[in-house]
Formats: sequence, C-alpha cells, structure tokens
Amino acid sequence: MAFVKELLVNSLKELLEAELKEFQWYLKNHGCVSASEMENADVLDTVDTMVARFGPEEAVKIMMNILKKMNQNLLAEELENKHKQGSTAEDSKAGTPDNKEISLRLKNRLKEDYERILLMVFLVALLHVVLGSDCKFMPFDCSDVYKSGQTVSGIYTIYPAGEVPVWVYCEMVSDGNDEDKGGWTVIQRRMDGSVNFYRPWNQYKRGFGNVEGEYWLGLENMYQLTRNRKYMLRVDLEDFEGRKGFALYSFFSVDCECVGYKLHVSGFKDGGAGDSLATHNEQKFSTFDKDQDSSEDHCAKRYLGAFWYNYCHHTNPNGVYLWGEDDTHFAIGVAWVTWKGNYAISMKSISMKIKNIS
Ligand SMILES: [Ca+2]
Repeated sequence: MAFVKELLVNSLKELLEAELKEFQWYLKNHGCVSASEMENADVLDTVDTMVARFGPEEAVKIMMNILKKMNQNLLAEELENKHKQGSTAEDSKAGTPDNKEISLRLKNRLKEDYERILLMVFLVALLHVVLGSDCKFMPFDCSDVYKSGQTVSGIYTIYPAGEVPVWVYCEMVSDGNDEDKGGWTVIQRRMDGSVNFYRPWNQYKRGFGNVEGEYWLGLENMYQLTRNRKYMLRVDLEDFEGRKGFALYSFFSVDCECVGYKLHVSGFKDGGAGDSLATHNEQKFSTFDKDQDSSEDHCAKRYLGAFWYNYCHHTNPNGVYLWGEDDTHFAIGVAWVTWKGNYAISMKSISMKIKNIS
C-alpha cells in the first residue's frame, strides 16, 4: 500500500497548481478534512491527514474517486479511447510487476495532460476501486454544511436534488440576532453590476452568474430545496450611501414549474426595510420570454428584469443595476420601494438567502 500511496503522491505532484487547489477544496467540501486542517497545508499534508484518518487503502480510494470526478468528462473520453485500443484490459491484467518498471512506465506517461489522466485510470484499475460516495457527506443545503463544522462563509457544494452537485454561496454569519446565524443558502445576489440579469426563462430556471459574486441559484433548485424542507427567507439590502436594512420572512417556498414556480412568502418581520414582497406572494415567475404576471402589461419586459411579478412590482431584485438613483426609465432598477418610498432608487447590493427552519 505504501507503494500505491507513493504513486498517488507522485501523480498529485504532476497536477497543476489550480488542480491541486481544487482537489484540496473538494476534500474539504466533502468533509474529508476540516477547514482548520486545510489552512496552510500543502497537498502532501492533506494526503497525510487523509491517510491518518482513513487508513492508506480507504484514503487512496477516496482520493482516486475525487480525482476521477474532477476529470469526469476527459476520463470518460479517454476510457472509451483506451477501450477501443484494447490496452486498458492489458494494463489491468498486467498485475503488479516490479515497482521500478511501473514507475518508469508511469513517468513516461506524465508528459501530457491526457496521459496523466490515463495514469489515474490505471491506478483505479490497479486498486479495483468501487466508486463510493467519497466521505459520504452530501449536504442538502448550507445548514448541513454549517452543521458539519464549516463556519466560514464561502462557496460550497450542496445536493438539493440527489446526486447533482450545485455550487452555492453559504453565508454562515449575518449581522442579525443569534437565531439568524449559520447556514444561509444564498439564492440571489447583486453587489457590483457585473452580471447581466436580463435573461430568458431557461436561465432563470437553471440558474446563472458567478457564485463568488452575482448570481441566481435557479428556480428549479429553489423548488427542490423548499419542497423538501421548510425555509425562512432573509433579504439584505444596502444603498449607495452605505445604509443597510433587511426583511425577514418566516416562510418561503417555490412551487414546481408545472404551476409557474409560484412563490409563497409569509410571516414578515421588519428589519428596517419594510415588506416589499407582500404583493409578490402567490405570483408565478415571469421573464421577458414568459409572461405569467397578473398584469395586462408584460412586467418583465417593461421593468427589464425577471421576478414573481404581480401588477407589477414593489421590488425588482433582478432589474437593471443602476448605480444609485435614476428616474430616466420608471422602476427598472433594483428597487425595494417600502424602504426608499421611491422606484428610482436602485440598491448597491441585495441578497436573498434562505435557512432551514429546524
Ligand atoms: Ca402580463
């Protein structure tokens, strides 16, 4: 097993810096190592931690699985090519000859990127790895991530719909009461105008943007989350003068696409911003290419956004990022009217986040 570990470490050394970071990140995010163990640790430290925790055999299995996942598509392609050439079987049947011979053979293979991937395929064959679920930690939402001991805000993977991973920003601390702390799953965020939010239905369904910055989690993900657990919603706002406010709702859910991803939001509690969502309760979602609002007008097109428009809105979180106050075009900005009493004032930042009510 020591030999296998050595091979693994050598192959890890061949990875690019960015891939190593991704590898470590993946280990952390799957609960294989903790955040504190990751701090200042290079990849060899991480491997040692893994080996100490799971034993060499299990550790190598887990890491091989992760490497496979990181290269999923390439791997599949290479596997297929190899299969056609008939050499995969040959490699597997070769058993475990002299270490030096293998090392030499493997070293030659490390010359190019795709050959490095082949090495991993070879190692997997050598280990007879049965694909498992890594460290068997598949958080459903950011509450699960928080409970697993990850208390630093940042990007994590959650699994709201079975095996499909979804990248999300988890806000672990808010400036509210103790009850607000920990494990908020951010479903929408604007902060610097870097992402265009005027997008069609399929993108609002699926999600878009940068998880580290501005993004929309996707209506289908919101549906999957809220059909399984009960959530509260918090909307944080900041204007260009640096003033902050928020609105809290004790219940938030989104219905299936079959009923237009209808919104349910209730139990308002004021954090200074007032209740701009009341009028949007029980509304279907609308985009410029799907008008499901309660107006004879086409709200998404008129107000250049996408939302659970009614007739039409008191807030337009996915509207145009206006960089402050601008009344040139009525109500197209990122407005929250019950706070500002004015449709012309667009927020500097807005984020909508949900937390599981336990
Ligand atoms: Ca309409």
